Amino acid sequence: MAADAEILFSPFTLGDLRLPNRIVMAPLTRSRARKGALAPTALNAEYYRQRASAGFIVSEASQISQEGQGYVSTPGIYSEAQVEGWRKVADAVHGEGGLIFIQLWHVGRVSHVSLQPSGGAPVSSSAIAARAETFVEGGRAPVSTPRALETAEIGRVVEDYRRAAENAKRAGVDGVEIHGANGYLIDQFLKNGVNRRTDEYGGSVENRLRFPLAVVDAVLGVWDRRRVGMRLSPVSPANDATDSAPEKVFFPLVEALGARGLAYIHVIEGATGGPRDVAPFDFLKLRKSFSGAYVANNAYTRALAVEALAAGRADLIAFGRPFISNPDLVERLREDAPLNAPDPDTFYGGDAEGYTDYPALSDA
Ligand code: 8OZ
Repeated sequence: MAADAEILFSPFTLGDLRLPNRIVMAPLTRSRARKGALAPTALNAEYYRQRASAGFIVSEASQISQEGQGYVSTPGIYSEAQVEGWRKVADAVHGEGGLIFIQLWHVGRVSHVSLQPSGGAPVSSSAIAARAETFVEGGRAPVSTPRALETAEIGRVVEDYRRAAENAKRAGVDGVEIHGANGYLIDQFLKNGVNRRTDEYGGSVENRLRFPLAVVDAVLGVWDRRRVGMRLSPVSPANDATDSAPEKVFFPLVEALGARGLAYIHVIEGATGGPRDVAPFDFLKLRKSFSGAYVANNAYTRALAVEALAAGRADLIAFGRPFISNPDLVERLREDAPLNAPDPDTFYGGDAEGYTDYPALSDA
């Protein structure tokens, strides 16, 4: 191992948790929950168990309610069967000495009527359809036009987050990550390209932060702040969510998260999945304006990760696609061994193929 790469394998204290290395498994939608119940299965538990050598795992995004679902076969965290399924995942990861946070997700307008309660319209900050696609039973489909949440309804959505946070706790995971990125509901409130509300949840920065911070505060009513993180994508145009001046909303947001003592922010630097340089944004300044840990994400390689850690631009690096195809990514990075290439055809849906059958070095 090159001496300078050692930093990737140095321990880190995240909140009250001792992580064995700086390598985070990023949340990855794999769409393999049990049909009907949308609960994690034994196969899902095996997939996470195989990847338990990560410093910590962030689970695939998990909807907090049926309304929060936007893609077929993604797991939820709102029913008892789902809590039971997540408990099996948590036990499997803990059995290997690993740590796992559940990512709490509401897709907002990135959904389709066929996935919604009673076939109704998805909800969002405003009634503006995203130029985006989703996966429904049978294949791809354009997302449906949403309706704007009524002011009086927002408390109910916040309560759905709170209950999901409680469910995550009952499932025995180590913490929760609030999904505030990639154009889903929280991002739909943050970004002014989507949020056109005229009530206290839209307009000024203070107003656009109101729903996201209400969600954070509800989660903090359940979880110790040292076990809560939030994922953000300030400049990513993912799912058609953009802002005319992202620094004006994301700096105050991150300062508010720091004031609340959140364990970490998990930042997608650039456009989700690349490119990294999609728009100017001072991510180092964002890191410095937050008092907790900074998890950097977006197409990091081993060399870029080492460089970012060594330069103090991040505390932890989240890897996505490399974790799909390398269950032993930590060992491979340690040895600087070749990586298995991921197969995009098996990213979403299906069975063990392209999921739990990628070989570890020790299988050779
Ligand atoms: C890929 C496919 C479906 C959902 C995200 C939860 O982008 C997702 C997602 C990614 O955050």
